Amino acid sequence: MKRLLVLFGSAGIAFGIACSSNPSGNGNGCESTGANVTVNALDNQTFDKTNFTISAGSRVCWQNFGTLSHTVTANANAQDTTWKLDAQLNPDLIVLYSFGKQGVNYTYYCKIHPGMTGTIQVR
Ligand SMILES: [Cu+2]
Repeated sequence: MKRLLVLFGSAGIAFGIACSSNPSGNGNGCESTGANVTVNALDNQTFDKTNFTISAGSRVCWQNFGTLSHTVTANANAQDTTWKLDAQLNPDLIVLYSFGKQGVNYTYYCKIHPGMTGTIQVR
């Protein structure tokens, strides 16, 4: 039984949907979400993409096919105070977020491994 946690954020409104599902084949992970960018949280305690640029409205999906638990946790952002994502990214979970505010650099980290950090530039 795979567990799926999806967090959607849009225009500063974030809400979570937790559900159980039993996807088959390559329906697992971010692939089936249609996200614009997928970030893998790796067992070597890094995100596989640490700094990238997206256009406003793009959706980023984090996935974890490893064995360690992680989080996707927002750093406070003066340009967008609604950036408060704090989501568990345990093995087999995904986190999905839609970035709506152009011109903002969003940074985040993993609370469990604070050396895991990432930056998303919305242009
Ligand atoms: Cu971590």
